[in-house]
Amino acid sequence: MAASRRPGLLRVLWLLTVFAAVFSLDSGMLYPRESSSREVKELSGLWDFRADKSPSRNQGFNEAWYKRRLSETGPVIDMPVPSSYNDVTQDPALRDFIGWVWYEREVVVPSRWIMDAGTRIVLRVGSAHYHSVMWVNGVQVTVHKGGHLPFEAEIGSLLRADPSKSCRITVAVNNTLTLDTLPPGTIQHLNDPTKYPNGFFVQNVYFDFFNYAGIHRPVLLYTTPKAYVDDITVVTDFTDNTGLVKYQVSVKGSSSFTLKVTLMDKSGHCVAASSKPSEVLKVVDVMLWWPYLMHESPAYLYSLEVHVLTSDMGTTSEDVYSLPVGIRTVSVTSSQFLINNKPFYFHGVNKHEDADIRGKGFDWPLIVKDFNLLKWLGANSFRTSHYPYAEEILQMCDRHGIVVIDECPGVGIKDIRSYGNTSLTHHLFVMDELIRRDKNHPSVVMWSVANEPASEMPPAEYYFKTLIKHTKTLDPTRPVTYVTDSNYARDKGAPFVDVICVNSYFSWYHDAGHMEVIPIQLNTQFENWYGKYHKPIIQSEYGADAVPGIHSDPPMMFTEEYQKAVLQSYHNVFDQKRKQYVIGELIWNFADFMTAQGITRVVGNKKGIFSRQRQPKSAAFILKERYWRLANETGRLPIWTKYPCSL
Ligand code: BDP
Repeated sequence: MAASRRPGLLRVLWLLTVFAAVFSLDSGMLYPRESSSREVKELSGLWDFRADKSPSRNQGFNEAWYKRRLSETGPVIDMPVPSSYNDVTQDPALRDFIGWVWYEREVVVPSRWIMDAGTRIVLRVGSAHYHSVMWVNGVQVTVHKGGHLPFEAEIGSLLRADPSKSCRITVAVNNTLTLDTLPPGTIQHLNDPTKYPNGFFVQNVYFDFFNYAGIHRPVLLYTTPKAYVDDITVVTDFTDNTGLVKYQVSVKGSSSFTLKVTLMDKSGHCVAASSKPSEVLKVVDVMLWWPYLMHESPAYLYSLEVHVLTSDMGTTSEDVYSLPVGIRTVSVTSSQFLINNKPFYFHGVNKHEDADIRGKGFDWPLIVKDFNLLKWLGANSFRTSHYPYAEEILQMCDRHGIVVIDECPGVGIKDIRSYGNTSLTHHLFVMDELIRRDKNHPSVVMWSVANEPASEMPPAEYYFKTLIKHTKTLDPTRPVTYVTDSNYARDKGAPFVDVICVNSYFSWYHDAGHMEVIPIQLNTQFENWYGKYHKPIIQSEYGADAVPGIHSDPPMMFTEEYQKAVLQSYHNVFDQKRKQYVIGELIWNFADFMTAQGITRVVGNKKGIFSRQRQPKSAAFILKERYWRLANETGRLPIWTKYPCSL
């Protein structure tokens, strides 16, 4: 982990060995970017939609709805993509629907794409929840399991087989969760006719957010030449003021090609170049990537421009891909988290991808608003609780210097049957997919493999040992954690993590209403975990529900005053422990969010410091004051913060 403390030559040698690990995946998943050789066509907008409400939920497959227009199979409605489908209609059955839903859209593909057989045409879905099957003109092109990561299929040859046809894309998506999915869930059929209607069943889940479903992120068509940059892996380091950028480029579609790799600075000047597929580039007078509020000019990004040139029977073709690169190191000691060898204190939030109407659907205005709020708050970090967020969000983090703990969807692993081999194999695969997608983001400083699993169960030891070892083999440059709410003495995974992330809700789920327990219980929590494991600790969740606009003094649960007072009690303890081994505090939660209905939730979880509509509760001001104070103490503020009107 302590890569940046190795002497110069050793660092270069170490860099040469990292990321030699072999993924079980055989291709890259570079974010589709336009370039002089690549075009991108967005398929966002209205799609035809039909939920398969048949008792078996299998009518669509039995009748092969993908073979003709969806509107010819039965009634369809307009459905925006990207969006969850749950909250856009007035139909309660669709809000709570479990099973297959069908999306369809006919697309005009530019004829030059079709006519040029040397153009690869790729259909890509940013994410769809949970299990997806995709067809083009009735031919199945891919299947994907997992709700928060992209999948794609090359469809050029299919379109060229009959250029007279338009391109009809059908996607069937099923949100059913089982013991082996991530997150896990179970379907329960309730057959007592004196209590339940015929065919009644429910989806049980062990996590606290609404199981929104549908096509959540943009669907794109993009092109590349036949010989193309399939993947790039970048690992960075520095010594004195020389930056080291180890890259590895994988090219597909040709075995004889010429490469040109240049690293450009922000003003477009080349600072290093090579023609090898793998190399360590040296950058003199390096501008490091620093987190927001840790440096006057945070988030410096270089650009790695990769050109692949091929020539085939007299015709030359070129593929160009530009990858933003932030040069920084991450390391962990027994009591500190170091970025560029300087102690970093996480003062941030936990989030959800969640908003009115669109649910978990990708939405630029919401994303930009959230980043403005994070900066207003003085937050320098967040955890992607409890699943990988959209790639565009991580790109924003890279550009703004917001540090990310990147969590996989391993939330709610509570049933012992979810510790079997099938679950573990799937979990390992999801880590492959996550690291393949996010490995090059400088903002991502740690992987979280799970949230609050039943880590006291005996099989958890083998499960987490294997999972964490695998994650470290895939990426030896970042620490690995999982987030626990378990008792320190019984937690089976803690010996394998680099950082202890612990959630607690003193005076809320235990000793309700008694804030006087917080200092004692929080102090004991920290001492116990540190005493046993000698690893740095992040308070990865803490908080209290507050229904916006409800007040009481003295404070009572669910009022804004209670939420504020709970936070302040925690902060007093953090202020003692952060001088020792506590390396961060992440509030639960940034904003109110929707959950399943239940007696502890008043139209969702209200632990946000902002409402679901992103308006501040009283607690937001407490946190803002604190985070800016912490930033002043521990970091160096960017110049523009002296002029608050530019916030
Ligand atoms: C934590 C969970 C989080 C919940 C939170 C709560 O990690 O997903 O939303 O509790 O109950 O234990 O508010």
